[in-house]
Amino acid sequence: MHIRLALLVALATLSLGACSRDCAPQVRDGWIRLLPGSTQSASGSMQAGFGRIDNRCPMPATIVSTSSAAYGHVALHESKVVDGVSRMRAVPELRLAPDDSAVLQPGGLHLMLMEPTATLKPGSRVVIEFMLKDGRSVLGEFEARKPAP
Ligand SMILES: [Cu+2]
Repeated sequence: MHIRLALLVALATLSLGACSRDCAPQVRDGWIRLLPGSTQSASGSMQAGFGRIDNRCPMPATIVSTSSAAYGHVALHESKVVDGVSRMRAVPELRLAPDDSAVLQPGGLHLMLMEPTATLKPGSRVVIEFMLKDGRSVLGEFEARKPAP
């Protein structure tokens, strides 16, 4: 009886330890907004990526850069309305507190996707990599969608 309990406690401790060490934010519900009425040519167009990044870890996490094989350049931006005009600025670091989420949505935080290397159609999927300050990185899958009418 006691041995079984001790084993259970040992197992629980083991998995907790592994969890906090390996825990990383997760990217979910990723999507890319295709521009209306245009085929996304491989040159000159910019697209925007949205989704959410959940940090279900006991430690904060900071995203310091982003990249993708599908784009020459990927950057985190934030849109804000200043004096009635929507402006966007680069977000060099995005800090996620423990149990916090960042929501990337039209009119707010977003991924600016520049210099596409391939033509995307609705349903196309691309992988975007998020580099963390601690040297690790997490991958997120983003699906191209037509904008809502
Ligand atoms: Cu932007």
